[in-house]
Amino acid sequence: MSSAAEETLIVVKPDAVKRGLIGEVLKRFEARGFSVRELRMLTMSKGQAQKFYAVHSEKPFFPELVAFISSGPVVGAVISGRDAVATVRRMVGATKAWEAAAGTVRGDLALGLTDNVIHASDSSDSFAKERAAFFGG
Ligand code: 3AN
Repeated sequence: MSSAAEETLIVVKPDAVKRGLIGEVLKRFEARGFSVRELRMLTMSKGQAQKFYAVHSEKPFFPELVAFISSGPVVGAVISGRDAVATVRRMVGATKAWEAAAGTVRGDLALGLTDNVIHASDSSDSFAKERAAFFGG
């Protein structure tokens, strides 16, 4: 394992779980060479979702975001490997899924914005907070 190994969190969102895409999403990170370190399916409470998305609490779309992420089961995975935060974000693709490049998770599997299949931490600091919110600190 490279000395640059780090961890990040991905969450397979309710739209993707409903569509039967858990395996398809996780497979891509494993195929790239990342390891799954923790894995859990759960349905977030409103409170847990608010904590998870705390960084967006002032955004106009916050209520929509919280309602959506808590609308059904999600699967969270801690992903470990070389330069995981940035590399996983590149594999996830653009937030507006209709603009995401082909070959990315969103570019291949999504067309939505709120319903864009996957969340991935945008920094190691976000990872620490989101992991605590998801798995319990
Ligand atoms: P990403 O998931 O690509 O990191 P962020 O962190 O900017 O994107 O936004 C978090 C989530 O909030 C997105 N995944 C998306 O579901 C939702 N979101 C972002 N921008 C908007 C928006 N303008 N309207 C509705 N939902 C949004």
